[in-house]
Amino acid sequence: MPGRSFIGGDWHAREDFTSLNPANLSEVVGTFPAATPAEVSAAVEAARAAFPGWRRTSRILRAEAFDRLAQLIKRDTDALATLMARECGKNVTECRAEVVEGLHMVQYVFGTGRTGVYGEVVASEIAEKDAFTRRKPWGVVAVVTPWNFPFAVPLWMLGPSLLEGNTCVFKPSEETPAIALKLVELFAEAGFPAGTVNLIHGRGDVGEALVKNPAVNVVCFTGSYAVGERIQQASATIPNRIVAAEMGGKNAVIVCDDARFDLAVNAGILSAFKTTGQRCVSASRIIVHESLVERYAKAFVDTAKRLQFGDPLDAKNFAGPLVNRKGVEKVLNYNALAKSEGVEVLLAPNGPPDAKGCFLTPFVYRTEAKPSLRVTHEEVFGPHVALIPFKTDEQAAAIYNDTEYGLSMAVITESYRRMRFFRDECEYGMGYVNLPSIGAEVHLPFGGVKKSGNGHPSAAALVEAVTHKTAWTVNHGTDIKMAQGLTTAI
Ligand code: UN1
Repeated sequence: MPGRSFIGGDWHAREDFTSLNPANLSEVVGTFPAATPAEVSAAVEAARAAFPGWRRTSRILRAEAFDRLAQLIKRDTDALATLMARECGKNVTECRAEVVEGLHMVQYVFGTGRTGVYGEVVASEIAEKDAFTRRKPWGVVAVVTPWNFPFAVPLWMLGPSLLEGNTCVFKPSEETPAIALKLVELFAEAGFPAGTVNLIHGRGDVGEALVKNPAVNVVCFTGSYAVGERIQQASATIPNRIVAAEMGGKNAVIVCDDARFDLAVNAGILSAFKTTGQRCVSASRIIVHESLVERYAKAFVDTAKRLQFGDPLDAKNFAGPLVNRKGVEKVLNYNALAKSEGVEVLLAPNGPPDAKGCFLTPFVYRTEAKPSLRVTHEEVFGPHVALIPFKTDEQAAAIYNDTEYGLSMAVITESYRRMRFFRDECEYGMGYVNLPSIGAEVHLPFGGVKKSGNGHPSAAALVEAVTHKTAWTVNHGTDIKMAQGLTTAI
């Protein structure tokens, strides 16, 4: 695929870097232009220039452009899923679900064009005054997205931003430029005006130039804490800069002693190994009641051994490879660290690392909860999971909270009282009961606390970050009456 960027409605092709299929590292999915500093500025200027016209377009008409986009996504679902599987290595069934998730965001945006609340009528102290709030777009939104959800996550950000009248500069991960390009081609085909959606490619230096551009009002980011922290620091001195950051997790499934056993095993397996453990909501800790832990460990390891990690295009496989060699090295280093920290290894990858692609099978270990263990505290992003026993619910909540992250939590219990206990005592952004820690739906807020998020959840909730609320007060009287009883005598 000849890779292109899209700036102010013009396509630019150049061959600066390649996107490879992680299943074999030999198939070139596409060759892409890496934006120069001048191109980054041009993309921001194009978005800035398109802003007044887009802002003045009726919100309902802006939303209707998303109806056209939805039709195109439906038309191309299979092709999008196949391209995504080739480019990021996720199994094609997961890729299809991700295209559907992106479609859901687009449908949500279309629907909220007519129904969404973007202001409130409120009371005034003065009978003759009407008071109301109204949301206004900030202007230019930078959308900086990861490779693990290369279609849905950009739409979580582009959707609400554009609906509310902002214009966007989209900088996808350098691992998944092809699927990003396809998405932007669909925006263009759907008739979004030139400059409303701009696409630039490249590595961290391109993202940095974009984020440091003071004409960018909002940065929507999903990725690592290290990068999110740099974005927040670079933004601190830019006036009116909003950063909505979602930055990883050390998520867990808590299995109580009243859990339905098979459901608990399946929830653990899906949380740990779906997407080969590469969701920011993947669980790398399963906190299991001590009365169940022996039986759970055996069933979990037996199931993990049977999972097929293979060709992403073969729908029968459970999951695919990791995204790149660096990802493989990182997980192998954590596997080695676990051993050196003295945990009990229950399952290790079968055989030496895949020499041709990025395949890696699960690593499962058991350990008591210990604050000193790095391996149970740091994000791994791969098929690597700890089983940690607990005695009391208080202890389970304390183990869950003993990380710097707070993104996603699943509790497996039949007890409403326990569900409420964990709901109130744990620190997280997304809680699940009798489900895996993965699988959010787009109309719910997506984000976390601590190092996982900065208080601006994504997906439907992103509307808060990409708009600012204005207050309006209108006097219907024939003279002036002031609030707070202020005298108006002159
Ligand atoms: C991510 O891992 O970055 O909740 C996003 C889920 C998906 C989105 C994951 N809907 O598992």
